[in-house]
Amino acid sequence: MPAPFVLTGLAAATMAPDAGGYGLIRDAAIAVADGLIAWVGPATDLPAAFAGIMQQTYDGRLVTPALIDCHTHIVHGGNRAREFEMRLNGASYAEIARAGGGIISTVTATRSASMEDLLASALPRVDALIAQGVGVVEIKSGYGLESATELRMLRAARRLADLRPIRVVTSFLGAHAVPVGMDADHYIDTVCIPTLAAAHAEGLVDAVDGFCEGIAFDPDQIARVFDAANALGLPVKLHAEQLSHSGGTALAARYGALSADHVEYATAADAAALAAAGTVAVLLPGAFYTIHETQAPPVQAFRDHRVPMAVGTDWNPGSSPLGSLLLAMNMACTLFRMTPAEALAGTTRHAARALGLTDCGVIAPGMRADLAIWNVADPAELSYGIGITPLHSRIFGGVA
Ligand code: DI6
Ligand code: FE
Repeated sequence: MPAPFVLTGLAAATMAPDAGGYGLIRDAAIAVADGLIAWVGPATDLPAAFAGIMQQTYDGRLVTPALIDCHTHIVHGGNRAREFEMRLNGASYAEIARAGGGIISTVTATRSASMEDLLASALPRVDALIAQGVGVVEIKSGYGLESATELRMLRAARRLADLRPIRVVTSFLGAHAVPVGMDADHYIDTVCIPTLAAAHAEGLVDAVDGFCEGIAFDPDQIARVFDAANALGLPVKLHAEQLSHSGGTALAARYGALSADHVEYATAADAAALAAAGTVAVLLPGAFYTIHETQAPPVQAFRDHRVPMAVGTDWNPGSSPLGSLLLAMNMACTLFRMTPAEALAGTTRHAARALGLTDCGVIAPGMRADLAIWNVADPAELSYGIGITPLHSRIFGGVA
C-alpha cells in the first residue's frame, strides 16, 4: 500500500446524497489512506493528523468519484459496421437479417472468437473507458446463447480486471436472444438456466440480466430465469420496455431488481413500482439515438416518484456502438432532458447502486479512493462538452 497522501487545490463534487446536487466543496482536501478515502472536507478544516503528510495539489481542478459504466456489452466478437453501411445504403432490416446480420451475426462472431480474441478486442474498449475516468465497468454475457461461449465471455470479462486497473462487475445475460431454430421456452429451461448454474459455480456471475421484449423473452420466461437467480442468491436486473411496453419493469420491481434498463416505454405506474422496490432506472441514450427511437423514458415520472436514475453507454456492436460515457451523459441531458447534476449522479452514485455496490460512487470517508480529476472548473462541463475528454488523471484504489 502506498503511503497516505492528501489531495488539495480541488473543487470536489462529492455526490454525497444528503448534500444535494453535486455535493460541491469549493476548496476541498481529500485524505487517502490504505486505498480508501480517510477524510474529505474544506481544506481549512483538514484535521491536524493529516496536515503533515504528503500533499498533491491540483490548481483548482474538479474531482469527482471515478465514473461507473453500469451497462455494457464490451466483450463480443466482430462488429456490425457493414450492417450499418448496408442500412444507410437502403437495405431493409429483413434484407440485413437474411444476409446474416443483426444480433445473430454477433453471436456467430462471438462463438468463433477465442478467449484471446475476446480479450484483444475488449482491451481497447476498457482502455477507452479508463481514459475517461471510469473506475468500474459492468460487462454482460449474452452473445453466446450456448454454454461454452457464455462462460468464455464471462471469463474474459473477469480477466480484464487482472489486465487493467479497473473493477469489472459481470452480468449473466443468457436470456438475451432466442438462438436460431430453437424454441424460446426450451432454450430458457435447457440451456440458459443450466448455464447460469455452471457460471455461478465458477464464480463468474455478479448479477443476472435478461431482455424482456416481443423480439426476445416474455415476462414468464424471464421470471423462470429470475427464480433460478434467486435460488442461487444472485441479484437480478432487466432490459425492460426498450422497444415496447412488455411488462418488464413491473416484473423487475416484483423481484426487487437492482435495475430496470432502457425503460423508454415505462409508465408512471411503472415508475411507482420501481420506487417502491428501490430499483434504479438505467437510461441508455446511445441505443435511443442509434435506433432512432422517438419515445423518451419518463424522466419526470422517475423524478416525481424519486426513482434513482443511472446513465450507461450500453456499449454493444448493434444498437449502441458508443464508447464514451461522457457522451452518454451529454445525450442524457440533450435527448432526455436530464440535468447535468442528474447525469453525473447517474454515472457515479446511482450507477453504483444499479450494480449493488456500496463502496464507491461518492467521495466520503470509508469509500474506495477511486477518483477522477478533470481539467474543468464546473461539474456541468462534464455533460456540456460533446466529444471532449477533459480528464486530467485518475486515482484507482488509492493509486494514481
Ligand atoms: N438491447 C439492446 O439494445 C442490445 N441488447 C438488448 O437487449 C442490442 C444488442 C445488439 O444489437 O447486439
Ligand atoms: Fe444492453
